[in-house]
Amino acid sequence: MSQRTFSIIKPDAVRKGYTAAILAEIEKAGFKIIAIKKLSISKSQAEGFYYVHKERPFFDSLTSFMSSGPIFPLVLEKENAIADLRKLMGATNPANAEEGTIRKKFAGSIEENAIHGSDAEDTAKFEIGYFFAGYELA
Ligand code: RTP
Ligand code: MG
Repeated sequence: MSQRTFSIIKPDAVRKGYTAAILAEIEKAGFKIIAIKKLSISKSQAEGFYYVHKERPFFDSLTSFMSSGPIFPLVLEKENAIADLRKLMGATNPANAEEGTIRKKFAGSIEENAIHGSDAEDTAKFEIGYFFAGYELA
């Protein structure tokens, strides 16, 4: 059954001009782009998005990074979308990411790692709703 997930092309990848190349990888892997937009978020919007990490030592740095420039939030659809996107992204730290993954190709560091992907159905739902209204998800 087809499933939706949420992704972000992060500020590092947008700055380096990798947006189109990452979208091409996503489409080549069989994902349908349901919604896409470009915007910049404030530090407090980034904190709200990543609130599950608020106790982590990297929270301040992560939320500064995510609010440092434009991003592309995405809603993607395919069978098994959540797990398949995580596989396509590769490990959080690009040094550990498998050959052929987006983070292996485009990420610079464990923090500036090019792409976000939801890790479960409930987080996908929360994250889609954080960036998109229902009428944008036709
Ligand atoms: P994401 O949520 O962005 O898809 O990434 P992920 O599941 O692979 O990694 P997660 O543990 O959820 O961490 C969220 C983001 O925080 C940054 N991070 N920095 N400095 C560090 O040790 C560190 N660890 C994580 C990364 O940008 C990571 O994607
Ligand atoms: Mg995560």
